[in-house]
Amino acid sequence: MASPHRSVPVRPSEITPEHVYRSRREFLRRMGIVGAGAVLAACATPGLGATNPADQAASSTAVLPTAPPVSPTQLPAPTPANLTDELGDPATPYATVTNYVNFYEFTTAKEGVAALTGDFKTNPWQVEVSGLVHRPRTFGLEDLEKLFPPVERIYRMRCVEAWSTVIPWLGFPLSQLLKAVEPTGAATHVRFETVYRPDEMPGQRAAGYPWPYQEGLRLDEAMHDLTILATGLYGAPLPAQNGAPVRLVVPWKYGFKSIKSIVKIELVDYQPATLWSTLAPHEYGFYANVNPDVSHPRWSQANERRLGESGRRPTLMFNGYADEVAALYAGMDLRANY
Ligand SMILES: Nc1nc2c(c(=O)[nH]1)N[C@H]1C(S)=C(S)[C@@H](COP(=O)(O)O)O[C@H]1N2
Ligand SMILES: [Mo]
Repeated sequence: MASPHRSVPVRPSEITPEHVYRSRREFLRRMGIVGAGAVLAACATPGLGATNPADQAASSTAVLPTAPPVSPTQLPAPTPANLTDELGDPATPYATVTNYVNFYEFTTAKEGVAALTGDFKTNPWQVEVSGLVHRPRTFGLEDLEKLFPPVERIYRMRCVEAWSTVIPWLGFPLSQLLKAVEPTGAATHVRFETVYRPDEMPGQRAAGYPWPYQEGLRLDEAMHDLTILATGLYGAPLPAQNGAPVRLVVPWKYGFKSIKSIVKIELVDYQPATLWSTLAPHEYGFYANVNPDVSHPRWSQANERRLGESGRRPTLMFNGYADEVAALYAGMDLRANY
């Protein structure tokens, strides 16, 4: 399948919803059986915990009924060996992507998140899409998979804290969902909200954060083909710690825009408040476009640490997606609109 974007390789693995569904359980099993050695070897990342993915696979498999047999040749590759982004940089190992995360609803300790997700129930799940639309609708996760077949997108993820990864997502363009609900002519922005379940998310019981997490995009940013709702990574369903069962991915913006575990999408006619701009407006703006020339007040954004690499690498304008997205900001002062 040809990608509409130069920078976004779509692997010819023909990932159909049925394939994704069936390969879920098999994937986890394979991670346990054949994946552990390769992934652990690849996870010689200084400073990162070497949680054994086989342990995760074992616990995940335990709650699932027996899987139908799936030919190994149908499966997405469980290891990143042959996966690269369009710049030639390898996908970050699965173990790193799933263990070094930001998900403050659980804890601010990146490598502690996964262990705290045991009570988090991501099935069943519903996403309410409402506001300035002609056809408001609440989608079950199954509806999303049926209506919007997942494709693979290998994107760079650049955290505002100046570390980065390369992640093979499974997802679909947000534009498809927005078209389905038919925004009215009055809609200018899209507002997103994470689930609020303090009983299941221990970080939401901590004071100091205006839960639920919320985020927003301009409507044209939301309609851009690079903007996806992701339901998986590495060919498997999203692990809880990466924002299961459905999260936003906006690859040219700092990672905090890519809100996890979404339950509400609202079309509005104002620039929505966001959790981070509410907490620290001078540090985290609404736009949050990756920009090496605009420093965070407390650190430079000129370079970054790619997880798994030694040393630092230069940060790219719009995280390397300038050809695709710069036109969205033509004539705009990117320093004022940080
Ligand atoms: N609901 C919610 N979404 C969130 C966050 C969070 O704490 N809560 N962290 C953000 C930040 S700061 C980053 S860098 C990315 C990280 O995504 P990853 O952990 O899957 O790599 O998720 C973003 N989405
Ligand atoms: Mo981040």
